[in-house]
Amino acid sequence: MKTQRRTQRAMTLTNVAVGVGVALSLMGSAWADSTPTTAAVGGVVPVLIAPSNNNTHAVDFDGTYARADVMSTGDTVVLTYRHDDSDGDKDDSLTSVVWRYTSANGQEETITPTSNVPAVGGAPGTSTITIPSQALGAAAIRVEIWEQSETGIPRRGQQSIIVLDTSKGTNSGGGGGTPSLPGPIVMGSGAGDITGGIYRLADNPVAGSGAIDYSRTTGHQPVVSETYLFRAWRDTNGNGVWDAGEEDVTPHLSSMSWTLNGSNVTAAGSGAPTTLTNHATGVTTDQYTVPVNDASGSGAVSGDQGFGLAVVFN
Ligand SMILES: [Ca+2]
Ligand SMILES: [Ca+2]
Repeated sequence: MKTQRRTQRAMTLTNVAVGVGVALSLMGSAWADSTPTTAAVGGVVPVLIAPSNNNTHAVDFDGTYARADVMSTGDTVVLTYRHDDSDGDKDDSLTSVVWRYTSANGQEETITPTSNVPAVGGAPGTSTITIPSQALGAAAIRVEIWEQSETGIPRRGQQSIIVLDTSKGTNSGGGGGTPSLPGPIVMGSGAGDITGGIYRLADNPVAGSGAIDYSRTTGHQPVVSETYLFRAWRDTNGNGVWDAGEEDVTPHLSSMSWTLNGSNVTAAGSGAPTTLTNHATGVTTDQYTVPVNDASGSGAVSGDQGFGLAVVFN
């Protein structure tokens, strides 16, 4: 400031046209004088850091998982980071966070977080999602977040952090040091919109075909030596019927098991009837050919006859 004031005064004194009164006036105001205004004061750019390994421009993942090997519908996935902005600007990164996945049938979908908690000081920020039923079969969960503060110059980092697969860890397209479990996402909780039915293979059941669902119709019984087909679909309208346009999710199931149920009293003849509950036939594919008595795993003399068929799936 002193240097600038002297410079101004020197310039003033070299101007012979300037009157004494003006010069006195300048000298009288010298101590209230100011420099020209600088450009706006800037700060440091906010940076997000993965707490697990202190990598910058990175975030960690954690979650609550139904299984130990893959993500399931109903699991939670949590993005965690520290917000580093030494100016004191507060974390605003979560206003930018977007979670996405590509559904099994190729649709781009977003997941709205169930909670977003900004970072405060050294305490990490988190964004939490619950994997929806619609993500069944999706290969990966993606997320994008900007390094952003509520205030300051600049408020944002130059580019967003894009995680293409939350399970990749420090590998390309991943996050920080702690990844989520991998996909493809299997069926867990929160999948009440998915239902299953049993059809005769020869009926060629598809969505909207109107083929008899043996698990829901009375008066139609499966018969020995006939082959039946299990199908699971997203029952969008909740009516228990595989209607046109309702997605076949059978390929995305992680398990299915044909079982025998109920009492075979109607088939047991003069022998003692047997009652079975979810008795596994050992068949775990989507087709079941009802065996003749000798090949049945029911343990009853009359084989599968008299029992009801059901498929337990997940
Ligand atoms: Ca800042
Ligand atoms: Ca339906």
